Amino acid sequence: MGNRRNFIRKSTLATFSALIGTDIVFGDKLNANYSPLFMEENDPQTLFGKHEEMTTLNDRPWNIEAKAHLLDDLVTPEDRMFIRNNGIIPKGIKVDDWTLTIEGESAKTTKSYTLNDLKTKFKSYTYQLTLECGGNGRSEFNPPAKGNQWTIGAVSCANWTGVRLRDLLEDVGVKDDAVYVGYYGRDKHLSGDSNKVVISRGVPIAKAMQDETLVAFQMNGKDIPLAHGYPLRLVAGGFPASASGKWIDRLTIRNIVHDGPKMTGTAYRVPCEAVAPGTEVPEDKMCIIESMPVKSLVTYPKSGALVKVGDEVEVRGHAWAGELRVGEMHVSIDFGSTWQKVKLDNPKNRLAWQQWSGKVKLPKKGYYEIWAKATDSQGKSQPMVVPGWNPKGYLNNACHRIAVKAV
Ligand SMILES: Nc1nc2c(c(=O)[nH]1)N[C@H]1C(S)=C(S)[C@@H](COP(=O)(O)O)O[C@H]1N2
Ligand SMILES: [Mo]
Repeated sequence: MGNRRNFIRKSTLATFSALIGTDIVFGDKLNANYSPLFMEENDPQTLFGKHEEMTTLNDRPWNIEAKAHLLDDLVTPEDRMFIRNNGIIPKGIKVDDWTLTIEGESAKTTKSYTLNDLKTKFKSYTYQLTLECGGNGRSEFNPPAKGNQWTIGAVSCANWTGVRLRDLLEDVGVKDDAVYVGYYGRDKHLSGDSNKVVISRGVPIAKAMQDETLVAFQMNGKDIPLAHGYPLRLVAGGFPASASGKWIDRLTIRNIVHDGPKMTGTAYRVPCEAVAPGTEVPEDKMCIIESMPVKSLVTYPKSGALVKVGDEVEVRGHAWAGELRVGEMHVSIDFGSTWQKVKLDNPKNRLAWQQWSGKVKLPKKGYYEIWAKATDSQGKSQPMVVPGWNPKGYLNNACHRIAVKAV
C-alpha cells in the first residue's frame, strides 16, 4: 500500500514521454509494473516507422509491403521498404558483443570478427542493391499458393554499406571444394523454441565472390534498421531477397549446396521444367531460384489518378532484371496492342534498379490503363499475364498496370 518503490522511475517516465513525443500528465501516479497502452500499440508506423500507406500482410511474423506509388524514389527510403520476416525479430541486441563467425567444412580456418573489426580492418563499399522477395506477386497465382499474398510491393533498392563478403572469405581462406556460403541469423523461431533455426539460406560461391555481395552494417548511410537486419546482414542483390540473411552472426562455407532450413524441399524453388497449374512436383524436379527475372513498376502516376485529356502525362518507374541489366522499357495505353519505347537510365551500379520515364497522351475522355514492360539485356521481356505457375507462387514478373482517367 503506497509503497513508494512501486512508482515508476523518473528515467523510465522520461523514456516513455520521449517515445510518445509528449508529457504523460499524471505520470507520477503510474505504477512501475503498469504497461501503458501505447506500449501495446501494434501498428507498423509506431513499431517500425513505416509509411502509413504500407500494407500489413501478417503481424506474426511481421510482413509488410509497399504500394507502387510509394516506391517512386530512386533510392528506397526506410519507411517504404517492405519487411519480410519468417520468425521473430531479435530483441535486446548488444552490438558491442556482436561477432560474425566464419567457419565451415570448406573454410581453411575459423575466424570471428567484431563489428569494429569489420569497420576498421576491411575496406567498406557502398552499392545500391535491388532486393525482391521471391514471392513478390504471389497473390495473382491460380490455383493460389500458400504464404504471404504479396501484390507488387515486396521490392526495394536501398544503398547498402559494408565489407565485401569476398574479402572476408579470403581472410578466412576458402578451400577448392567450396560450393556455397550459408548464413545464420539471430531471429527467433515462431514456436519459441530457441534451438530451431528460422531460416538459413545463402548463395553459391561464385555469387559470394562478386564485388557487390556485401556483409552490410549500414543502409542509406545509417545503421541498418532493426527490422531489416541490424546490426549486420548479408546483401546479395539480384537474387531472391531470402538469400540476404538478416541479423547474421555466422557464415558457413560449405562443400555442398547449403542445406539449412528453407534451402531444401520446395522452399524458394521452382519446377526445373514448366508444369501445368496445380501439378504436384516431386522435390528432385525443383530447382533453387538464383537470378530474379526481369520486372518493372510504374511508380508515377498513382493508380486511379485523374489527368487532363490531351495533356502529356509523365509516367515513370523502375525496372530491374536480377543479375542482368534491363535493356529496353516500353509502355502501352491500349491494353498492350501497341507499345511505345521510353527512356531508360543506366543503373547506379550493377544490380541496382534502373529509372525509366516517358510521356503519354490520352486522346479522349475516359478510362485507360498504363501497362509497363521491361526487356532484359538478353531480350527476355515481362509477360503480360501471370507466368509459369509453381507450387509456392514465386517469380511472378507479369507487367505492372495502373489505371488512369482522362477528364
Ligand atoms: N534472419 C533472417 N533473414 C532473412 C529473413 C528472415 O526471416 N530471417 N527473411 C528473408 C526474406 S524471405 C526476405 S524477402 C528478405 C526481406 O528483407 P527485408 O525485410 O529487409 O525487406 O530477408 C531475408 N532474410
Ligand atoms: Mo522473401
